[in-house]
Amino acid sequence: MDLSQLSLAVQKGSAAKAKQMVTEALAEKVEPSEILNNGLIAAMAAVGEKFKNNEMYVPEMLMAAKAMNTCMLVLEPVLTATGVKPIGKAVIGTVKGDLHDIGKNLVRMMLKGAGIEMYDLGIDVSAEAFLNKAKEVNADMVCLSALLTTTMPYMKSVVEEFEKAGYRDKVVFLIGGAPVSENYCKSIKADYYADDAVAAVDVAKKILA
Ligand code: B1M
Repeated sequence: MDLSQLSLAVQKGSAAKAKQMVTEALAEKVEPSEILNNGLIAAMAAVGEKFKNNEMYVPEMLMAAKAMNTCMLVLEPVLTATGVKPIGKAVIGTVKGDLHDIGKNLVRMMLKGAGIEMYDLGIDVSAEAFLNKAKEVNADMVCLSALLTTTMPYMKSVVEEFEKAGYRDKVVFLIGGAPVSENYCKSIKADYYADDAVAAVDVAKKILA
């Protein structure tokens, strides 16, 4: 399977074609991580580049994202397959003002696959909603995603909301997303930063093991 063709189908927003290609690749025993990295994530990187260069606009970017999410639904059962007993509970969401969910969904799937019970609050999530859900399910970990330099500062508001509520020491904060860094994580007094979904699993296993 030529994964560059899959990448092109996603970039063009051809959801049905891309979905079929993922199904075929899995049937051909192509590694899910290869499908993800060389087909799907590569497509989003190309879309981002084209958007930056004004070769693509928001509606096309949205179509590509929909195609990507359709493909991820096919990959989800493979990525989340786990026979292990849950090792902990985590709440995850993309912070307020931010509508990007592909990376967050990927992190959720991989953490679920690692045996963590996941509660996904979706996109545009307020600090209050994170706190309420963490309390409700007695979460061990709160996972924050942000893709915009303008929404990243809201992560600090979430940590502060937990501090104000006297709940900060009950959870561990794991944060990530393209503009986020280790230094930023330290600066807002979150606990861990992960560069990608695989690193998020490594961190989570270390914390919850
Ligand atoms: Co937007 N967008 N977007 N976008 N978009 C970016 C992020 C951008 C970099 C594009 C660019 O300019 N090159 C740019 C941000 C610039 C900046 O802030 N510096 C941008 C912009 C500007 C915007 C709008 C403002 C555009 C506009 O309206 N003029 C707008 C904002 C809307 C909003 O959120 N309020 C907007 C809108 C959109 C769409 C809705 C059209 C769509 C999102 C649809 C969706 O998600 N359902 C979209 C898309 C698709 C992108 C790009 C092209 C792709 C993002 C993506 O899914 N990547 C993106 C360019 C890019 O990233 N190259 C771009 C693939 C995904 C697997 O990677 O999300 O980085 P990522 O996740 C990774 C890691 O970051 C990490 O692990 C993941 C997996 O490895 N990670 C975590 C993520 N969360 C984590 C959490 C963790 C740990 C790791 O722990 C909890």
